[in-house]
Order: sequence, then C-alpha cells, then structure tokens
Amino acid sequence: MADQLEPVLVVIPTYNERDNVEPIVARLHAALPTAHVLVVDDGSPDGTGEIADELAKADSAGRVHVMHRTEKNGLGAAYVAGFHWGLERDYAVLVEMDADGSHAPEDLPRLLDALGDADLVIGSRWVPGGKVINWPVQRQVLSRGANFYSRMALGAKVKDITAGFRAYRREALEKIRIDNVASQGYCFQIDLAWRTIEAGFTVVEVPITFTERERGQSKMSSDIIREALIRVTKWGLRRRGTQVRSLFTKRP
Ligand SMILES: Nc1nc2c(ncn2[C@@H]2O[C@H](COP(=O)(O)OP(=O)(O)O)[C@@H](O)[C@H]2O)c(=O)[nH]1
Ligand SMILES: [Mg+2]
Repeated sequence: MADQLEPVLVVIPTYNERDNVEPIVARLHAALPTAHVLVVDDGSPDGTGEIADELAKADSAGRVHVMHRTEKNGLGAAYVAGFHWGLERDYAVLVEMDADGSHAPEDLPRLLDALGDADLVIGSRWVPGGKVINWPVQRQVLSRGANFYSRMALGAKVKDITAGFRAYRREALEKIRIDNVASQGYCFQIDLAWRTIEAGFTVVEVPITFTERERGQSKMSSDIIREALIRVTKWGLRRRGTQVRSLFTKRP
C-alpha cells in the first residue's frame, strides 16, 4: 500500500443545489484547508453551476474547480467523469461527498486518517457510532433494506454499501476500471464498493452522522431504486453461478 495521502480531491456532484454549494465548499475548506474541490454540475437549471464558477474565481488559492455537463445523467456518470478528471491529475486521494450537507466535511479528516490502513474508507451510518438525523423513516427502511439485500446477494461484509461519503486511494480507482461503470443512480455506490472488494483491496467503515438536507430537494426516485434492485440481483446470481461452477470443476 502506498503511503501518499496528498493531494486530496473532493468530488461534489450537483443538480439544483444553489443554496447548498457555497456553504458546503466553505465548510470543507474550514475543515481541510488544503483539499481541492471539483463540483460536477449537470447543467442545473437553478444556476448552481454559475455559483460554483464564482466560487472558483474567488478562490485565489485555486482549490475550486468546476466541470459543466450538459445533461442530467445521474450521480454515477457525474462521479465517473469527476474521478477521470482527478486521475488525469496528480491527486492521491479522491473523495465522494454530497452537496446538501448530509455528509459533514468536519468528518473528512477522520475518514482520511482511516485511509492510512485502507484503500477505501466508507463513512457509515450503520456501524456502531453511526447516526442519521432527520431522515424520514421510509428512507431509513430503504437504506437498511438495500444494505441487507446487497449483503445477502453479494456476500459483502460492508454494513453501509450504499453510502456516498467515501475516500478512495487513486490506486484502487485505477485498478477497478471505472470507465465501464454503467450504474447511474445510487447503485453506483454498491457497484464501486463491490468492485473494490472483488479486486482484493481493503475496505474500512468509520461511523458518521448523516443529517438530512435542510435546503433543496432529494433526487431519489423509483427508477433509481429499480436500477439498484435489478443490477444487484444480476451480480448476485452471477456470483452464485461462479460458485456453483467452481464446485463442479474442483479436483478431488
Ligand atoms: N451531477 C449530478 N448530481 C446529482 C444527480 N443526482 C443527484 N445528484 C447530487 O448527488 C448528491 C446526493 O443527492 P440527493 O438528491 O441529496 O440524494 P439523497 O441524499 O439520497 O436524497 C447531491 O449533491 C445531488 O445534487 C445527477 O443526476 N447529476
Ligand atoms: Mg441528500
């Protein structure tokens, strides 16, 4: 495992987050002054992208970058584009973080500390010490259910495999070949964690407090849930198929 954990790039996907983008970048830089930010905006009609451009212009240290994409293509595609941007440069660590304040930037130093002994650190709501605040009960049930189903289907030990507050070492992202990730919605999180585990990397969860957004709207939808259900079931069946085949091909 390489030791280098600097420089850090925090990728923040945005769609209609005009009231959230400035406060989240300010909080991040208060918590971690050296971190760079890449806002990946999918042409938000509410002007989020333009606000991000202003933030980039105002940051004389050059820590704020903005990628403008023309269509709303989902969280997964935004992260893949953002990670490519970061991997083309010299960032040693790539972080995923929501724009809406659900992920506290103040927790990021703890995630980065844990990366000293891991390749992927997941900020987890569902390990001892993890919490959710103001999250409607149906979202908690959905998250718990998605995690339970993923654990059953994939056999992964991770307690919060759908969590979107994470830090990756660049070596892990390079190895898992993110260019062929097709998952668009929150399934993207399961997809990347699963690839990282399958590639033999060390995944560690640290407890975080997840606070539901105060401003703007969630983009969760039934299509996103359906996508995750279908893909996880497919991966699970493929895994079972491989296990069964290996039973029959095992030599005595
Ligand atoms: N670029 C981009 N960002 C998105 C898209 N969908 C969601 N996001 C961002 O992803 C983050 C999490 O989304 P959110 O709607 O809060 O999901 P929730 O917390 O699960 O309800 C926020 O920063 C959103 O603005 C998308 O299609 N494109
Ligand atoms: Mg949110």
